[in-house]
Amino acid sequence: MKRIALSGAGGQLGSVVRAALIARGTPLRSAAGSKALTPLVDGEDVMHGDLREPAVVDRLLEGMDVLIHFAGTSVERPLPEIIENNLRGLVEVYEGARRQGVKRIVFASSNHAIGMYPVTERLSLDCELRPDGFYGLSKVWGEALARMYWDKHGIESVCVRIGSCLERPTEPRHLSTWLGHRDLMHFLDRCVEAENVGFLTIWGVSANTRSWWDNSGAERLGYLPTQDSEVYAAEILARPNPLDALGQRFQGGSFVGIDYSREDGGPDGSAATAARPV
Ligand code: 15L
Repeated sequence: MKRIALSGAGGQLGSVVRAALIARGTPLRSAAGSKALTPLVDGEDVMHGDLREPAVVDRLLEGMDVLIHFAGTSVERPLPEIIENNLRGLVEVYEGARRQGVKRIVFASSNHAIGMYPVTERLSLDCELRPDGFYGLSKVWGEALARMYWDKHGIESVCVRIGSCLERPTEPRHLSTWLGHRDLMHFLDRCVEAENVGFLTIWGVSANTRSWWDNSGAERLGYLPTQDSEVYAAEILARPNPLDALGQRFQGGSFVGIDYSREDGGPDGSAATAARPV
């Protein structure tokens, strides 16, 4: 059985994954940031620390086969925080993988790397990246960094542009972006088990009828999602949409309106719908 390291284990996604892997008896070492994790079972391999410190990264990766890297800032934040956690921290993690001989990393990229596309567009995996803020920009950088470590050092990466990973979708945007927890776990199983992944980018999304994203080209991972947000559509669409006009126009949803200053109709030129509600 492959030995898995999980960073960001105290976070929203990390805690779901940690509990599921522990319940199955997967050999797992889980790391949180500043706050210690309470073991879920006797003798659970847990640790915490700052991943910008090489010694902490070494402790996490020693003897491991695969790293699921969920640590880092996961929302839009001021640039200095993003740089420390998502740029510097990521370099330390990949350098640690080199030192410790970890051959594969699952990098949690995000749909916010492409958040400035209008919701009317359907995207393939090789689409131009259009980040919707500094957080999305850090994911663009992370994907490129992962590529470099494959090309120069042979460390495999699966960069997963995660949509909205939730137990169930709760708003209209999620009908396109939802990644269900069952599909998340299946996806991670494939990331651990698939042979010869090399460098791969993939949309982290369920089999949603209204998906914006096409995973053609990533077949070698063997990810076959089975959850579809459509079963929640009637219930969700009967409620008001929580997003403002701008958030409803772009794939990045609410992140798009953070520090947005265009008055001219926006990058897709649809002036008529550009105005933000006041
Ligand atoms: C993300 O990248 C965030 O980490 C998460 O909090 C959600 O906002 C998600 O994207 C989303 O777009 O729904």
